[in-house]
Amino acid sequence: MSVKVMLDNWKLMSLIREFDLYVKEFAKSDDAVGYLHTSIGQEASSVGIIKQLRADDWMTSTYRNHSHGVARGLDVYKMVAELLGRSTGYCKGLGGSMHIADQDINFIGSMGIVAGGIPIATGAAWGSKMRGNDQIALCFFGEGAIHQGAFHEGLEFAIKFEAPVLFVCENNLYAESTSSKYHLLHESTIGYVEPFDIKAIKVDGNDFEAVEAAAKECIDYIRKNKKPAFIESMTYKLSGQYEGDTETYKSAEEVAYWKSRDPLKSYKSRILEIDPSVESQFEIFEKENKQHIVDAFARASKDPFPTVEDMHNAVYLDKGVRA
Ligand SMILES: Cc1ncc(C[n+]2csc(CCOP(=O)(O)OP(=O)(O)O)c2C)c(N)n1
Ligand SMILES: [Mg+2]
Repeated sequence: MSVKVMLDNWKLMSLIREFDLYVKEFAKSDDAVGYLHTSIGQEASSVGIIKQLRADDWMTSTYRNHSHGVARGLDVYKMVAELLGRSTGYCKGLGGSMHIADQDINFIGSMGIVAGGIPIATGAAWGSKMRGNDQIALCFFGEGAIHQGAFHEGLEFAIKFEAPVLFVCENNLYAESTSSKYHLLHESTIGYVEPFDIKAIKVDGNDFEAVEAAAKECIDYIRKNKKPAFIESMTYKLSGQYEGDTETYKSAEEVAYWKSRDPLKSYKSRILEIDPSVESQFEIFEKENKQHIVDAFARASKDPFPTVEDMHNAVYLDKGVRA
């Protein structure tokens, strides 16, 4: 891996971080509408996996979707406009932060419903297989989604009918305020897929290179064998469940431990180990990214809100149906 590519990866992770840091502050303002979920600390998992996709592959995300959207190359300004409920947003301002989607690049949905994206991605993968092409589908979900019927439906269907889908469980140790130690039947979510014939890898989701290697291995396997695979990406959200969460269920020691494993810091150290001469780059990237986000918010906040007419048009195909 060249240092140039590694720096690109870091820059993308930093863009996600700056996006979410801005959102964290913005959430405290009166302009914030709806729930806002950030992924601070989970950036290596998002970028390490999504970067291995091909441009025409499908993917679904969850309500914790800013990281996935930015990593997939969505337009930050249009994401922000959606978050602000403006008509220039990805869903014309009718979906909000949790429902960002871009059909043009096969980012086919972010789901507010836990595990909701799993059968949708499985269907997209199955569709590719029926059409005889080699596109694959990726779906992200949290470890809380493991308990949903939709996870088991999607998984079983993909295994039985050999749908080329990559299931990625981002295990960030909590489902809302409930610890995974308490709610998981197995020590790891891999335990849930072990009884099936499916390739599965557990990876340190804060180690960019480990995530990248696991994703490459699984995606190559899926494309070649036309079969699904499963990754458990072990990570931690340094932010709360949603913005405004008081996070009283986390201990100070636990948070300090995971801060010391911040993926941006460790990947930066790794890059500097290889090439110490690029030290000054990181601050420049951070500054550029911060500005990019500030500009996106400034521009989008001047945009119009959707009208009632826009809402009707999004629901009904023919205006006449409204009568
Ligand atoms: C079907 C359904 N049940 C409950 C909720 C409420 N809810 C929102 S997030 C969440 C926790 C999910 O945790 P996890 O899957 O671990 O993802 P994380 O938020 O940690 O990324 C719950 C229960 C929901 N959105 N959908
Ligand atoms: Mg979780």
